[in-house]
Amino acid sequence: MTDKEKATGISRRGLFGATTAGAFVAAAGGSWLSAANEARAAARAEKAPGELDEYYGFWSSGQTGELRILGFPSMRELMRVPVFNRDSATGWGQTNESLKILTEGLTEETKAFLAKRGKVTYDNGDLHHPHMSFTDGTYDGRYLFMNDKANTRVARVRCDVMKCDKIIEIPNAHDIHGMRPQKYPRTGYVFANSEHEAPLVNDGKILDEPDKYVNIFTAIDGDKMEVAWQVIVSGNLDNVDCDYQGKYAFSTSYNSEMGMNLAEMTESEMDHVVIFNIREIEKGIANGDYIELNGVKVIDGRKGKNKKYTRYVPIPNSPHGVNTAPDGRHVVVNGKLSPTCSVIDVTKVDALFESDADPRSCVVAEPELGLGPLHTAFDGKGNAFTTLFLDSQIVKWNIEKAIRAFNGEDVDPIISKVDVHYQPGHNSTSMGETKEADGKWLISMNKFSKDRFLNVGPLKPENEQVIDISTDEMKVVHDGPTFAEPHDSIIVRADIVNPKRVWDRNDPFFEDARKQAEADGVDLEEGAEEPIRDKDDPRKVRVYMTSQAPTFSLEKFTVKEGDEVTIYITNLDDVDDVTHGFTLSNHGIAFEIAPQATASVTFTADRPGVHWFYCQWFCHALHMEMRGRMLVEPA
Ligand code: CUK
Ligand code: CUA
Repeated sequence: MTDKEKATGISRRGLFGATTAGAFVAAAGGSWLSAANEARAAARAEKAPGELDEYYGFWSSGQTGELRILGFPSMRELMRVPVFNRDSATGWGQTNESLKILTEGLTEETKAFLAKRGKVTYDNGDLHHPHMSFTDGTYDGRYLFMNDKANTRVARVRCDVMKCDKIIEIPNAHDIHGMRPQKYPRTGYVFANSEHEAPLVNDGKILDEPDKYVNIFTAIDGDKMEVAWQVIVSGNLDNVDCDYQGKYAFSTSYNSEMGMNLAEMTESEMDHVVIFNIREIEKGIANGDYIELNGVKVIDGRKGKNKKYTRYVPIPNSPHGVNTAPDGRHVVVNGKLSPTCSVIDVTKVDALFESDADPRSCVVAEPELGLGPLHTAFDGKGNAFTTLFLDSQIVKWNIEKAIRAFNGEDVDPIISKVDVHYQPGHNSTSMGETKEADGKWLISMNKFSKDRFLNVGPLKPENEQVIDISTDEMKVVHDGPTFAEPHDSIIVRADIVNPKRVWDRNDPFFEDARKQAEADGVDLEEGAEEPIRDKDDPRKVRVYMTSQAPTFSLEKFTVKEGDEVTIYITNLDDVDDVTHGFTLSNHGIAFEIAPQATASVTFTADRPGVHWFYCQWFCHALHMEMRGRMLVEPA
């Protein structure tokens, strides 16, 4: 070594040694080739102006509380559908139509609790898991279902108009996390996991006695949006998926310990998956083997209680995601603190319930994949793609090879790995949670973006990466920032989703408005010349207006200070995309009226004076002139 080499710590041999030089050449050649491949793949993901995507992406938004619709693979954001949140643009949480949906499914206890705070509903939500209704193992384009971890609710969005039409609070449960619709024969049930432990009757009589806490698994009737039944379990519940036979649901539990702090929750090496036997639970309910609590039939499926209903399969260590493969047979449980995924064979599950078989006998593979496996997606060709949170990678592996390796054969199930940026949580493949998985695309939903975008301050976006999985070598073809904080997504073939272009005038969404108009002798599509005072309660006034670009049917209306005013607006425009809005200035009121819709809002006119209302959705060259006055006479 020369003196200079000693000083810098770099030796010529180190820099130019045979191995290193070889690696440089290989890297250069490899990256040149893969650059060309990546360019081709990126070109497939990108859409030219006016070109439509092949898929709809339905995205959660976590703590933002809305559902997002994307075009995929271009990742163009198409729409935000408010669900658990409030929304300034559409008036979600202000209009009578949305308030009905946001309030009617709350329990009486919650309504009373909120009333004490002067509220009728919660303002926030934490929407993790959006999933479409199934018929015969694939998406049917009817509904999207989604959870609210923050306030223990499940919501449904109608795919024909892409609006939320039902939200229910789940009684007895605490903080709904994992949620999946039944795949077969149809949805059917929506399965929902309660993540956080609490006393079954949580009225304050039991407080710091964790040994008396339980968790609850819920089956919701997705057609009626009512709780069908619940099961008390041992341990907590994290994520859930179900089989393609309509027989079982599978929930992960990271806190089988029922610990109350981190050390306790992560103590044991093995946690478990709970398998729910749907038919046996239905029989148990029919035979009266339940307690009724807050109007719900609750079955006891705790460990060592009734083995007809549940089985607990030991899984290492704090498992998180659970995903059923499109082969209809294998269920992948993601180890999180264990570098493994455990593969359950559903054909071996019958034996757990019929005989007293070892619960682990349904585990047919447990490949070691890397650090922090959280979620797995599939290509429909026998391969699985697992996010490695700690390694910041996606690993592609073969299920059949993993089974052979588990049986002692000397095969490596891992096909390839790709770096993602950074720390992936969920991933989804095109049609990957259905039997029609097509193996074309994967989205990696990364929790950190760090240096991938211009710095926007201490709060940074997440990063989502589109990956071409049509070949064994996975290629990242797109980076895209997202605001807080998508967890899960589904990628649905565009032909499955066929929303309407304008509202149907008979839509149940504005049924209440129609009924009230009828009672007042008003045709919603005509409007009324004057405000109509309620016969029984003269403080109540109803204003019926129509909108047609660029005018409202009323240029002014007069009410009295202290009146409770309800304004109904029916948008007569039936042209694609001619949405109007109604903003009542200095009243905090604004909402959207899409073509052929009716929307309404109720408020107290307690500001005497002249107040302008205007249309806030740009609709016409004379959009600015689309306005009118509310005259409030002093009391
Ligand atoms: S959970 Cu977010 S990364 Cu709520 Cu589906 Cu796994
Ligand atoms: Cu109507 Cu702008």
